[in-house]
Amino acid sequence: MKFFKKPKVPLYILAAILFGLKTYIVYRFMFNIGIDNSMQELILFINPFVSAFLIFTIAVWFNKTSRQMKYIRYMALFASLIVWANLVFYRQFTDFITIPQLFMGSNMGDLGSSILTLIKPYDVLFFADVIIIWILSKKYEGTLSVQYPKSGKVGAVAFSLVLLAGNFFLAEMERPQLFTRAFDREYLVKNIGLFNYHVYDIVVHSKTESQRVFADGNEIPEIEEFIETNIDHKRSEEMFGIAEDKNVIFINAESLQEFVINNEVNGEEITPFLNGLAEDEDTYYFENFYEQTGQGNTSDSEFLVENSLYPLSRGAVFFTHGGNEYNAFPELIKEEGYTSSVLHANNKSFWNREGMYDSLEIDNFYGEEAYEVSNENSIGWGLKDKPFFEQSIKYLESMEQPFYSKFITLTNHFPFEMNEEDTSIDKFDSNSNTLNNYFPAVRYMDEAIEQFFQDLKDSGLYEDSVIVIMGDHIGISANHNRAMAQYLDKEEITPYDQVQLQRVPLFVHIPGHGEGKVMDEVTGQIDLKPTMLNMLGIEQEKDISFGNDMFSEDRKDYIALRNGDFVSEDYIKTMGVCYDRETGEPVDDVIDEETSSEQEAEQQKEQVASACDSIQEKVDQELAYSDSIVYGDLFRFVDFGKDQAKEEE
Ligand code: GP9
Ligand code: MN
Repeated sequence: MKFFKKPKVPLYILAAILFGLKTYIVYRFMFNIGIDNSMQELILFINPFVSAFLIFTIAVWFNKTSRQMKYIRYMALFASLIVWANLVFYRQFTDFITIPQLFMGSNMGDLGSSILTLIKPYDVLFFADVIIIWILSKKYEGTLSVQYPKSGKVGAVAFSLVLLAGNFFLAEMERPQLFTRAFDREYLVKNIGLFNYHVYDIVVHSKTESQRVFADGNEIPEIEEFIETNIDHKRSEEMFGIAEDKNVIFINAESLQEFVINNEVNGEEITPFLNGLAEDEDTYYFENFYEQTGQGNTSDSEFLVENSLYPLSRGAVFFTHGGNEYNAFPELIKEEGYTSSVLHANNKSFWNREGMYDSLEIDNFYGEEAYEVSNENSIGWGLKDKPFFEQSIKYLESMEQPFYSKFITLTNHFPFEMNEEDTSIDKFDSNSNTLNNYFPAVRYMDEAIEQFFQDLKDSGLYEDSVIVIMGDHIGISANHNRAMAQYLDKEEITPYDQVQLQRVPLFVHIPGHGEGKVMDEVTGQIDLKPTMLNMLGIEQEKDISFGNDMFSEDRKDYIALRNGDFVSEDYIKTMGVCYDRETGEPVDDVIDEETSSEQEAEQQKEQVASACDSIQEKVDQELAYSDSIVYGDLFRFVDFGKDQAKEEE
């Protein structure tokens, strides 16, 4: 093979250069990493090479030629696999893998058809350098290895460590407190590279694990005080007990985002039933309701709803802390005579539901085996929503009342596959198949929910129930922004728009109520537990949670997103910028336009900055407290008065 000439540099250096270059190309063109200035550009360029040298320089410590070559070969393969795995993961989640997520391996397997659509044929090219290194290392085994004296070995490694220190120094300059805050994985990867990010992640993971072991509940009073001062738990008296003793039917609408409500595609309504429901006199429809999930998707939304605590910034809390002590909604209503269940035609182990549902004291889980599933009535992730609801009615009818039942739909899940016969509206036409497919899939779910309402009426359950419908999280990630901008008829999706796209629909439907309306208050998934408890007329002596009754006038004035961004009545803060919530303009720009004197403008900017900072401080604190409750399993140390209640029974 003439093509593979003997290179002039030692193989470890060649491997490092090739691998560094490849990683840089991936960063720059495959991950959607925002670059704001030339310093960031420089750091992004340097860091792949720094990591690559660190990895491959270790080869010089192998004295035996064949071992040295073997190390380089396998390292090239292993390191490439790590980058590639992140790439595939990124295509779905616009995020990087975390260690807890690796332990969710069973879930990754279940992703099945989704994973296949994420792997592209041209990914083969990604391993080109591995092949080159592999061939060279075999062909020129003797001459491409290096034998340095001890001082040379130490020198080579020391050199790569100096490079690393330089990289960290630049990163810290560019983004102070990078390592301590670390809310955002993209910053980390951008500044220190994927490999160092993974090492960092391992360290953080071990640290949080030890948090549980050493926790003793000392933090509780401080957390309670924070909640008392910052989160008003005043309830809406009007809504108190409005659904007393009624069944609660909760529909977790997979990947349903707010932007489809009252909207059209190709001139057709996307969600005719839900649009009508939003206007219905028995419905409160919350149009500024935000999803607050992290990496745990549906399971994170469930966690928020049941506990009014935040999921974690890394991994899925259902997995990592499924055995904790909680003070969850199902458990609290059990004391009032409710039974609770979840119906979801997927296997029990997904998201470790089985484990977490025990901790949340959910009585019954109707999983895949409770349904008749065949090739004909399945698509994508499993049983289609229409047969799912149809087959669920018999279970509902057999339940002891009052009950709390949560239905988790499945059909409207990425990649939004649909059969011809279930498709009522045309796809969108853009460069994103994901977005194109989304609309017919959403319509299918709309029809499924409509049919379910009819079945509830036919079974006589409707009148005695309240029905809550909630979108669990976004379905269309930032990877599809170009298509999304086209659909929304915008030039581009700004960071502000990105936050607004985190709105999901929330319907509270109370048959016979007659006073429903569209609510424009800023609310979120964290609020559902207190809201539902209040509607059921359940008072609590004591709770530790971070939400408010959504119907109450006295609420905290912000909603924290899991990445530390927030939405308040006035502002949206994301990527370090404060935007006007109504107009979407950066607040500083608005001030520049509206004020005549520069001095006045400066003054106003300072005021806004301090208002935004003060909310940000609370948001950071709130997320940190919630995390410490989960990491430390702190509810082990709290007496919520439940044991006493049980004794009295
Ligand atoms: C799977 C369902 C959907 O059981 O929760 O998965 P997700 O939306 O979390 O990827
Ligand atoms: Mn979901």
